[in-house]
Amino acid sequence: MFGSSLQTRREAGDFSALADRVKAGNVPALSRLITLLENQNPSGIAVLRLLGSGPHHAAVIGITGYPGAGKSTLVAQLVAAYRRSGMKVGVLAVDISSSVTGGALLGDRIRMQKHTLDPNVYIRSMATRGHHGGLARAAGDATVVLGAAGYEVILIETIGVGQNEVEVMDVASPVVAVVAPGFGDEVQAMKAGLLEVAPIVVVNKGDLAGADTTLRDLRDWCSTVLRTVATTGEGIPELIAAIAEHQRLRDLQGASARLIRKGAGF
Ligand SMILES: Nc1nc2c(ncn2[C@@H]2O[C@H](COP(=O)(O)OP(=O)(O)OP(=O)(O)O)[C@@H](O)[C@H]2O)c(=O)[nH]1
Ligand SMILES: [Mg+2]
Repeated sequence: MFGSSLQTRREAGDFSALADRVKAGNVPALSRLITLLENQNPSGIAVLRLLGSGPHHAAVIGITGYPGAGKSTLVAQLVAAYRRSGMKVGVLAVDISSSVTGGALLGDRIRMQKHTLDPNVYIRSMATRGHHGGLARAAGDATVVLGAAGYEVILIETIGVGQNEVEVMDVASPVVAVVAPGFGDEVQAMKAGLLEVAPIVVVNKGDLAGADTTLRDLRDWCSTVLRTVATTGEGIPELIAAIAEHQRLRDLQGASARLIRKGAGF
């Protein structure tokens, strides 16, 4: 009896020590916690609860699209841009080792390489967990952990093909759908699926033939369609501005909804 309460107390102490290290921005501590949460470890969940109480203001931005559209190259450019404005940036690359592109993980590492030495950039890949919704939950939990650790922008890259990946995007706002020119069938499929969850569409590889046609095609469908060349950085300032504008409108809508609720006495 006495022993078990001592153990409980010791565990509680361990939990709060881990939570404190995460809040102090300790990278090994937050990595450990994210791993615990990926495995749905009860200790991890207990620590997450300790973090959940404080306000976190991290912006969570989703980057989704078909394999090879240039998502990681785009993410690397966004990381650079947010770092230039002094923000601490987290990147969650979800299920990037797609069966379609094979060695994508290695490619992603190379594209992100220059950022891995920056102590204000945290990059982590998260793999698909077997059960339904598990990956989305783990990614959502990871954004809470990173927010508590002081990351101001969290970019989540995912391949927008399966239901699992689309669910991951529930935790992001806005979601940016990335498409490359000349993928006619994929653009049609995106219209049916991805574009519903993505208020911003990027036609990346804007340097390739066919970009204009794809842009025109998508502009009939979605109000914010931008052209980027992720390999050179062209169009990135415009994308950053579109993301900021979306966040501003969303926050305004949230604030007015709260006012209406207050006025109605809810
Ligand atoms: N020409 C051109 N090539 C690009 C551009 N952006 C990315 N690429 C190239 O496209 C290839 C795929 O880029 P990634 O950034 O790995 O694409 P991804 O969407 O992250 O790929 P997955 O993670 O496998 O789905 C790489 O060889 C990039 O160098 C661009 O704007 N123009
Ligand atoms: Mg990638």
